[in-house]
Amino acid sequence: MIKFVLSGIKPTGIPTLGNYLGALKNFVKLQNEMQDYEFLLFIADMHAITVYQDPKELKQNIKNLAALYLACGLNTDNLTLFVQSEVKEHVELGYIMQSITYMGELERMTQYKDKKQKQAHGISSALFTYPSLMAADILLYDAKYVPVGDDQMQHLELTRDLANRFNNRYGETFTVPEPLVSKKGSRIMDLQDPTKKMAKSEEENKGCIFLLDPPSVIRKKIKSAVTDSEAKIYYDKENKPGISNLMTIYSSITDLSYEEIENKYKDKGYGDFKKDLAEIVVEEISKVQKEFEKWYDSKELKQILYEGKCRASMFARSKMKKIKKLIGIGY
Ligand code: ATP
Ligand code: LTN
Repeated sequence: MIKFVLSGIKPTGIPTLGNYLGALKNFVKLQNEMQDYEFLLFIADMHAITVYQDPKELKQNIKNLAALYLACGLNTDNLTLFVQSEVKEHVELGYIMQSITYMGELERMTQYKDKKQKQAHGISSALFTYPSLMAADILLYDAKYVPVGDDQMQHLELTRDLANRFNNRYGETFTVPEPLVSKKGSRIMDLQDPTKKMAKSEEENKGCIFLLDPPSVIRKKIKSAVTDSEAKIYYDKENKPGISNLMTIYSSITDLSYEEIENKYKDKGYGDFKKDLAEIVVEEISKVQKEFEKWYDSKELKQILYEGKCRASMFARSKMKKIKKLIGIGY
């Protein structure tokens, strides 16, 4: 039996430093540590359209995200990379998952509540049922582990509940998945408002570093990141959210502990710290950007996505057959 680690990212914009540290970089690290697992990673385009996307931009974002996945250094040997909408069983199982999800469960989801608050008009029913589709993405492959940022924990809990509910009603069918959240970097905050998560679909983007930002823009965004007036560098998330967030970014990239960073900058001010951090981030992202240029528009990328779709479909098709039989649908 093949064991799977699975995760997805929505093509709702250019991925951010938050997506990188909370998800992409973690995928690469886990791939090195878990060599007997196959990694199923996908572009969650069906999730993206739960909020309106301009079709041309969406196509572009899908292309960018595909190349960025590989540019981050994933090993293609034990990787299946695919586009969610190209494996139709996701939506099919998504609907079945909706049929066992309670309204109250969906109403409690904070991601839904946040997005609803921001949008005010025309909230789609798919945005509401989004967690059922996410559960389907995971359960379709019996994924054992799901590496995600901190914001997805609630969706993962629901996925576990739905797996157990289905297993109780219809008999042992799904593996109950476990989340894998990186210790650091699982919640990078906005540089202008460190009480809010850095997110790629934010309209106001001065506080958001995108993986395709040029170095000059990255330096500028870090330089103007909001801090406090104490001018002392130490980690205190409650009282110093700005500097603490910058320290998290520093620490996730360099692997230095907060204590080591505090010692290093004991006699220095925010200016020096930010200057060093900017160079660290620029160096890290430049590596990704160089690789991105190689993958984008390459024949290899097209081939990887084609093979990914075929391989994922093969697993999905056979699982769906069993599921339908258990439920009693079809002739
Ligand atoms: P959107 O703005 O469209 O809601 P998003 O930027 O929040 O998108 P997703 O595509 O939903 O990103 O998430 C992809 C992965 O990145 C998920 O595993 C998610 O938990 C993680 N992630 C997203 N934002 C952050 C962040 N600020 N810090 C750490 N991880 C993050
Ligand atoms: N909902 C996730 C993206 C996502 C996902 C998944 C992550 C869709 N399906 C399955 C892990 C596993 C998000 O908003 N970040």
